Amino acid sequence: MSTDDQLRFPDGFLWGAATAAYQIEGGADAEGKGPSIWDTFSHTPGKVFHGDNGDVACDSFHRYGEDIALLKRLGVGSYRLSLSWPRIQPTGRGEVNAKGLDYYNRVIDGLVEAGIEPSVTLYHWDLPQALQDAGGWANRDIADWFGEFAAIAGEAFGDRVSRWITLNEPWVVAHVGYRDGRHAPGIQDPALAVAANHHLLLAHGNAVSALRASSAAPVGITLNLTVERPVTPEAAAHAAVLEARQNGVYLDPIFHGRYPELLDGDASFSPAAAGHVRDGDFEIIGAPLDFLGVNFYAPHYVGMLHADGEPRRGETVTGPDTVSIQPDGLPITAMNWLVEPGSIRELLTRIVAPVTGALPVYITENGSSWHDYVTQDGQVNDLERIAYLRGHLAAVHGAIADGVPVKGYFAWSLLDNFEWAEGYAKRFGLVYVDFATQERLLKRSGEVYASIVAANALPKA
Ligand code: GBH
Repeated sequence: MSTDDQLRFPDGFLWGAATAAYQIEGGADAEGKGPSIWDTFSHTPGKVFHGDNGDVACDSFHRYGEDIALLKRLGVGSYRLSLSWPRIQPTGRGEVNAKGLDYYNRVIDGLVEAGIEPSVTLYHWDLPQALQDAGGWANRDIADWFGEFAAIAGEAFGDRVSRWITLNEPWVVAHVGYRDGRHAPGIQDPALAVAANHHLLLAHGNAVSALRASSAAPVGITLNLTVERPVTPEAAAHAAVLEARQNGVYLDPIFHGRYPELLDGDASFSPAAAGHVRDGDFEIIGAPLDFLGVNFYAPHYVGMLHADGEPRRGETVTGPDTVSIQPDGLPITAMNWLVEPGSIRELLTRIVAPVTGALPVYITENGSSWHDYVTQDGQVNDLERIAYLRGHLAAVHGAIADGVPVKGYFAWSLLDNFEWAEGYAKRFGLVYVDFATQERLLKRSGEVYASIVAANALPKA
């Protein structure tokens, strides 16, 4: 195929696939692991769809060898995995569980042997339950506890890890865990959520210095940034507030040493307004990074409520005068998330690059959930996932053409896995998992991804 027929990615572009510890490992109390808030939450009736839990998940605690073989089949250059904090420190403080370190040593050594770079996230939501009992992310002391955990991880694995990600999506941790309560620890308290926001950032900053002291690998953080699309001019101001509440409260402190001015005076969304900022905090939070990780799934459309107070078809009321909108004509995934590839290009050019400039950016997650099924001849022909993947890769390529230094892309996810409050009902994998037998089956999207990775290019049609 001539180069005119493909979108070529820059030489050295890093292709990867991602997972997270609680979503795949299982081994919930194996070999000295302590309980996490997700063990507690998933075993609390009514919290997770179908009463599912991560006790076994994809059993990667035992089957990591198969996972590495699948990564080899995809041909990816890197695997993004996360560490279970309570597997390494059962109570989150002090004593280290050597068997927990052994597990990650086996995984990391297996990856290195296979020529796959380990990209390691320190925290992807499975807080040690003992730390939650001490207040969790709402307790400022957690910044020190997390710094100590980062030092342990840096010393143990820093010689073989290729890049570190301190936190995965702190917005979800604070907002969904402490404000909505849809995720562990299941709290609904705006004051605790805004405290968590600030303490997550302090913890991140402490982890950056701890990792610098023990490892030469690049360090970043992964944020889930929102693209808010106002459908009328009046809704533009509301969209800007929503972006400040999700993007600004992380991007501004990390890159500009302050919280968003737009939220000044709003103590339920701005940690500054809530009085959490102490002298020196922004120096810790603003520790220089080597890259920014960006997770992206779907844009969000917003409008103003009609004068009669009645939401129209496709509108959900979100405030006294605002609505969230599902516009006509866009595909929608099994998660009810919109499919609009151009929004990832808008995110990178309009929101990310103006803040990060020349700093490398990695897409650390992007993917979609569909109602996959195995056909009689034993295949998963997931055409929607392929369309989503191609569309988003073309848009990422467009952002690179616009000048955004995107250095890599990690597909979410390597495997169908425990999709948090949705349990096993929602599948995101390039690999299908039969949870009754733990059999893994490469989906058609996995084959397509392997061919894109091998070509370092996306066929145009
Ligand atoms: C990620 O979070 C997680 O890091 C990962 O563990 C998880 O499995 C994966 O995504 C899939 O869920 O309702 O249309 O406005 C994603 C967090 C936050 C994604 C809010 C979409 C809203 C979309 N997300 N969000 S919409």
